[in-house]
Amino acid sequence: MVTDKIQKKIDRLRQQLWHHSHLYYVLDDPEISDSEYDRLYRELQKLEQDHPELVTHDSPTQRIGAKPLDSFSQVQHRIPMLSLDNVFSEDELQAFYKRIQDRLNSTDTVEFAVEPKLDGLAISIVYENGELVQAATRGDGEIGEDVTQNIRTVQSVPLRLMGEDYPDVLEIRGEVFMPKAGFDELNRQAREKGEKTFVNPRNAAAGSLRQLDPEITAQRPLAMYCYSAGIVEGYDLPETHSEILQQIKRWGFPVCGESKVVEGISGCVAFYNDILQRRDQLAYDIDGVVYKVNRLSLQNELGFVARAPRWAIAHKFPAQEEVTKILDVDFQVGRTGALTPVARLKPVFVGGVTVSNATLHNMDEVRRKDIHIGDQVIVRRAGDVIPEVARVVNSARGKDVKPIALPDKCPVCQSDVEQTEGEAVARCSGGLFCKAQRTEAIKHYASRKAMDIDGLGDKLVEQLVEAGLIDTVADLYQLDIDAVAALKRMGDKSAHNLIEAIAVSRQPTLAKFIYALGIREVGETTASSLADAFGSLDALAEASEERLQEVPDVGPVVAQHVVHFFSEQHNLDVIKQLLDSGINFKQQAVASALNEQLKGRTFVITGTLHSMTRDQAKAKLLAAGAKVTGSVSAKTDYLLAGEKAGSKLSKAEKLGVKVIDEQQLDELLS
Ligand code: D41
Repeated sequence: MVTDKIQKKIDRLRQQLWHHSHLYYVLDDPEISDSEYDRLYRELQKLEQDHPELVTHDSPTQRIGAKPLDSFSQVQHRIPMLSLDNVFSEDELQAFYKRIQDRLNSTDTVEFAVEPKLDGLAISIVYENGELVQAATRGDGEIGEDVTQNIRTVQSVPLRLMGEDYPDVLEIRGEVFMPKAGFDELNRQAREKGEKTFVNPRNAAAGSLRQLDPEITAQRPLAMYCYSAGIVEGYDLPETHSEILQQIKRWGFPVCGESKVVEGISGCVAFYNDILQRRDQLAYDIDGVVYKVNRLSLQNELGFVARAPRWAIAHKFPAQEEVTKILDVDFQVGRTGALTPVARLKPVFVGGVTVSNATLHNMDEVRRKDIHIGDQVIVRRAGDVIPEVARVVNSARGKDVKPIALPDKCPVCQSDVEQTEGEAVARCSGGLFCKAQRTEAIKHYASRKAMDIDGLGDKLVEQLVEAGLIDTVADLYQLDIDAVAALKRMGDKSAHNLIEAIAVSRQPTLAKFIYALGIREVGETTASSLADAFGSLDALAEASEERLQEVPDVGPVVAQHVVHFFSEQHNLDVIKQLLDSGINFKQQAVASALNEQLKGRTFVITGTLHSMTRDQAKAKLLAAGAKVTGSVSAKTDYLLAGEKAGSKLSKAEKLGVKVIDEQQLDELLS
């Protein structure tokens, strides 16, 4: 009698926990707080402890706890796991499409189910009567390794199928991977403990899944996206791949949110370009996209060759990592004097362009990665990020490699190089005596987020400094049009346009001007807070460190840099010249007065926006007196969420932060 009641209670708790962990881990859309979930979990745990006979294999409490294995046993896949052929170009894709049309003897447009190609490991999971019974790696496609205990620890993999209507036997196939954020965090922890780091998320995922002790796997941030069904007994699957994915989702599995259906080759190419362009914004590494003929009857007609289906193909992206040799290392001097070691490389095609220089960041990184001149290295270029040397190919180190030494004099101005205790960066002590620092300061002043001087790019600044036409930013306003026109690749029209663009930049907001001065550690957000707090340049220049630290997001370091900046006579001279040449500030008060609702409010922006870029949204908010920060906390007033907003959205919802979309932002701004 009592047991019957307890059994009911246990059943109910399990149902609730399955439901909420599905919402949290699969849909990324939780309905209850973490603490509420923990409470339910502990309640179930307690009941199961008191009644061990009622514990079942699929209970949410049973994910972890299996004993370590001595070795993995082998699993023969009942239906072989096929491999995927690759194409690397549109021409090869055309050939694939033509083969399909020829085989089908039809010129009809073919419909494809398309999805990103995750860079992880393929896995098969078998459910009997709705319960997870076995998971295996792909192996060679015929025989894999039994990783059941490890897969059970992956929180987004259901231990029991959802709903009532499912096959007697169901095999789900998909890719196990490690999201980038989890990978970075795992490596950060490893570095902190002085342990070995993983080379990339793929290796980290493979290493985590192939642990004999499931306890270790449980601590690794693994995820899975499912992409097909294998064995299906006692159930009629729908007739297209896309509908099967929908059904797989209904059984409780995670399916990649980017998958969709497209028409013909043009649809495939559009998808490829879209994903390629957003590759770096995705939360996980991918190495291409996959196209699959959507209709199963056509798939069957097409069949497969060797081990790969004729109805599917992977369209690979250009590799983001390649091997090349470090020919030499130079030191580049930045705006604040920081010396950055830059590797001169044997040119290599990576990430879609030819790369011959890559940053080594700083000497700590050089030591940590043990990089020498002459080494064979992996160069990485991801999206628009500056190419970097990711690591050395150790096995290939020759005898003639040379260590990289930090120079003791600045390579540009010969001033002493200084390194503050505890700082990774070494700096040239020459200040504005150093031509490199002067040049970088002018580039920063002219840049888009600062004074936004149209047409005055990095190359032109270098040319102007080189020709001796400008020494400081104040000289920009005294430029002689004939001297500019006489420069290489210039001419009358370009010179005229440049002078014009410099002239229109004379009315910045105070915030932009403060940012443009290039005070160390004063970024856009800080500059905007300073402008709000002091209202004028004079007030800012006279502020004490104590007074500065009362400003939001100004700490002791920033305060010190600001005071130091305004204590240097040459900085005051340049500012005076700028003001004398007609710089005056657009009244910000107008914007702030109009926008009492936004002033001082803290925003976080996440996801993909459509009517503007995130930078533009940020600029609008800053202009209206709001603050924009990077992470959601209890202090956040609004989360501006675009499409595919992920963890920040769930965090905001958990904390009860108001979430708005682009349209609501426009309403607030207007
Ligand atoms: O994301 C992937 N890595 C991925 C791999 C995917 N999205 N779809 C895939 N589809 C297949 C077929 C067409 C054979 C069902 C695959 C793979 N196979 C695959 N992964 C490793 C070998 C084959």
